[in-house]
Amino acid sequence: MPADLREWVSVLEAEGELARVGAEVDPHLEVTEIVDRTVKAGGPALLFERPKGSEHALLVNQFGTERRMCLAFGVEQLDDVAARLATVLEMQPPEGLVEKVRGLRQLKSIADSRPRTVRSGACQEIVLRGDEVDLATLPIQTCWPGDAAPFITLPAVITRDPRDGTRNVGMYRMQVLGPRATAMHWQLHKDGRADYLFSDGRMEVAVALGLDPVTAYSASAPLPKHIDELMFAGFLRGAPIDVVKGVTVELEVPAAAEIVLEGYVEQGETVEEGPFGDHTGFYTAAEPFPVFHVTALTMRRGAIYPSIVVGKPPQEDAWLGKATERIFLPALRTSVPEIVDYDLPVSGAFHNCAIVSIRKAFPGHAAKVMHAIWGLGMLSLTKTVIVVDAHVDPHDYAQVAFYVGANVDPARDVILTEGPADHLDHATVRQFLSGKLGIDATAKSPAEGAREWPPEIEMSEEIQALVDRRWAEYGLATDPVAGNGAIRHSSGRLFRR
Ligand SMILES: Cc1cc2nc3c(=O)[nH]c(=O)nc-3n(C[C@H](O)[C@H](O)[C@H](O)COP(=O)(O)O)c2cc1C
Ligand SMILES: [Mn+2]
Repeated sequence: MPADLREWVSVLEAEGELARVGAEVDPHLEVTEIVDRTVKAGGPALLFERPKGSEHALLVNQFGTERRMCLAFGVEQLDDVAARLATVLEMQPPEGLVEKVRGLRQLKSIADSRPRTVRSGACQEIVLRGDEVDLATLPIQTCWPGDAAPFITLPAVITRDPRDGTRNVGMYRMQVLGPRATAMHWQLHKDGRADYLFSDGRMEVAVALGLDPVTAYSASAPLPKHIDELMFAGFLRGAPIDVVKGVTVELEVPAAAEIVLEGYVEQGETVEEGPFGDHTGFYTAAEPFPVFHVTALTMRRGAIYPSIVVGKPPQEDAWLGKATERIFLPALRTSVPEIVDYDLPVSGAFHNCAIVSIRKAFPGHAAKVMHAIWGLGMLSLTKTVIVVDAHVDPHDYAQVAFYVGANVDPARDVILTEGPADHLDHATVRQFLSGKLGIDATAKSPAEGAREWPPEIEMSEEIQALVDRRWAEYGLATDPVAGNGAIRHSSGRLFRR
């Protein structure tokens, strides 16, 4: 796995996953339009070498495809990352020597995940303090025409809980307010905001920009408050993250970061933040958020500035979200083991909809799982939960729609309740509160008020095997180029869905 952003850029380039753009391009809107088209085409990461008005290259769309996300984690598929986590989450008391040794190795992998403090870091090759700092020297994007200002969009914001000192790292957009100030968009349910609320007076904040992809991802991961995202990143990478003390703050920052902003927020000092075109697909209205004052900007020589464009889905952040969906499945199963799989549709901006498949074992089981989802971490913000049986693939939306149509009596199988809403949801009657819709699309038993449930239509395995064997004889050979499901008749004509 790449150790820092530069190594990651090299990996992307070696894998044919990076395009360098040498032409001068304006970070004001123009970059967004290019990125939007590139993301939607499944295109490469983009390194803008001459963003207008800045000496720094601008990297965007580093996470924009499943393949790049897998490259970032050094896996074949994202479920492999989940499997690593599962071995730790599902640890049982070991029996026998072999298991004990394996258990110790697993415990060691957790112990080795803790960040390692080093005395100096590349992120401090250049140090600017006080008046020397000017955020306008960075190629910070104004993403959409209605945005209030340029926004830093891919930061890892580091704070410590004033009560017990535990570290938090989160990704929160930062609206540029001037050469040395930004807003800090800590939404209602987030750990960074909790640290801020527990502080009295001044709280130190550090912002790391330009990290190895696993650490950058970890800043977006919905971990419980007491878990340090840098430790999580170390666990996922299998090597600790090196951190170095800031030059004007006590906080430690990733030593290999391209750019670090150090500074503080002051209790009670807020500014109208927004509007900003966000991942909901709409502009979020202006609201008060804390002001972040920058006391130092440190960086590597030739620092690369990282960015991401969010907007109407699908955008690059779809893959950060999908990574979370996959990586957190084992954690979800530790609380709700009957869950087989789940899908958070990208088009649902992640909090609007969850589709969950379960091993149903008793009447009301689907409702139990819905309420579990509405009670779990950030999943509690989910507006609509659809529950299907174990044999249904929650990632196949046509299949899901089939069962929602076929298995549901809306008078019996729909739950309407209430709960917390995503901070940015514009559709709810009251901000932060919303209705919750549960749709039970599982097969129903008589105990649930069902009449006799008819069997589903399936061909017998014997006939399926027979047709497999005889397929060539029918002259309908599957087309090797057109791929699965396409049929080429012996006349040469190609049929596909
Ligand atoms: C590209 C991107 C931008 C994000 N912007 C914000 C934001 O502006 N405010 C916010 O509260 N969460 C934002 N998030 C979500 C948080 O990063 C996510 O909820 C994370 O878990 C927060 O960390 P925390 O749980 O330690 O607070 C963003 C996520 C991504 C991927
Ligand atoms: Mn956190």
